[in-house]
Amino acid sequence: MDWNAEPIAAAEPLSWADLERRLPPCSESELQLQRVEGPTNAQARLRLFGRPESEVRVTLYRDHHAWCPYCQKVWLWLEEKRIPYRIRKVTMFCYGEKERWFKQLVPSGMLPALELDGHLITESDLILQALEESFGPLGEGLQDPDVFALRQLERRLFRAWCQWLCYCEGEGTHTAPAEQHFIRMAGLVEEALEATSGPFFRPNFGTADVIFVPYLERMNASLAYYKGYGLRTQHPAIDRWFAALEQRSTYLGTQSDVHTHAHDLPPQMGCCLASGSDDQQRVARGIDQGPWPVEHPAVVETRQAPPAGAALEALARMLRHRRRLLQVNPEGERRSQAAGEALDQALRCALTNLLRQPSSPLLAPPEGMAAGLRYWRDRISVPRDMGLHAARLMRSALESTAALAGDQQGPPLPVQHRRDQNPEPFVQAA
Ligand SMILES: N[C@@H](CCC(=O)N[C@@H](CS)C(=O)NCC(=O)O)C(=O)O
Repeated sequence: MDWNAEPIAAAEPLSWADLERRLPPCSESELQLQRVEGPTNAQARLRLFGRPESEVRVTLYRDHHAWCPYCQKVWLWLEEKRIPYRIRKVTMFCYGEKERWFKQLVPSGMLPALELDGHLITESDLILQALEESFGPLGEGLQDPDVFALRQLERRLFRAWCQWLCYCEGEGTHTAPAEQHFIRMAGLVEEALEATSGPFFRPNFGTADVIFVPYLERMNASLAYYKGYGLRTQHPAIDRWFAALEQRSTYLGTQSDVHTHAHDLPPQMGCCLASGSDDQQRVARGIDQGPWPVEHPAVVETRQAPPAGAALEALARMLRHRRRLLQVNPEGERRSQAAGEALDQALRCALTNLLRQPSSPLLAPPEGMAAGLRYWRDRISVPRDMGLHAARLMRSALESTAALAGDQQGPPLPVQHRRDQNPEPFVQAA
């Protein structure tokens, strides 16, 4: 598929049909094949790695949101080992109603769960253990003494992060012990990384790296947003490790971004406390309102250059769900038919602006549509909706279009739950 778009200069927002025509032609069955056999992606329901479907022995139950850290661990392991598997997606409590069929299978509702040859297993480490027994370890296995020591270090770092993120509010000396303790633990992680000749925790990429991925990614995001602390800037060995991960298409398919983590963590963690310093507030404002990528040393979310097809990826994902996107937005047809039509036009303006030549002027949306555009800007979820670079471009197009209509913000993102991100309407549409 050719994902290189010719930038356009348009005086009017493109129609939905014209926007569709900008995408490379791709039938539904080609799209399905891409999901099943192409690079790691959050949309697939089946992954075969060139094997026949009759060889599938594994079903992974993971969240619709592609956010759960323990699911990411198992997901990445299966992708790295290229084990054929099915995926069944489940709603996490904070996004909406847990599916009844899943509660019958796993009464606690906890994710991930995995079926291997018909046996159900819960708890991510037990799942990895069972997968290792059936398919062999990924590099050195969970019980290898070096990997075991690294797993313990990961838990110590995790506890230090929770202590700083969730119990230490405000600038000042009383937060210093938690911050210092975290920095000491991150220093130990750096020493472990520096003990090998390459960028990974062991001489070759393996289990230990997979174990560290979910929370180092969430630490990097949340400490930037809530504390103004740059994990990747302050700890170069951790940055090198992330940069090496970003060379792997498996990791790129599961990778989230700072905005998504910053706003999905509070309901999961109970709360995340901001330090409130000027610098922290500046970083948080940049992550929320752009411009993206955020120019601040605390915010390093990738070392990868944007891929050529990122704008078309964003367009394809928005077009696929455009009817539901318009329906769930409180600034549109829920208000009145006229507001619905104006919001439709505003979204087409933003999508046309997404594709425009840098030199051509931005198209302005109808009056009063700033909050509606920012509603979507704030709710792009990575990697569920699109990849990190596509999301940056889409947020930028929504924000620059909204800015022409005023500075009204959408409703603030809730911190106790994320039912505003309930996957149900989108699942029904699919
Ligand atoms: N110790 C478990 C922890 C799993 C866990 O905490 N899962 C959370 C999501 S991150 C969950 O399923 N919570 C229920 C929900 O949010 O619906 C494991 O390693 O698998």
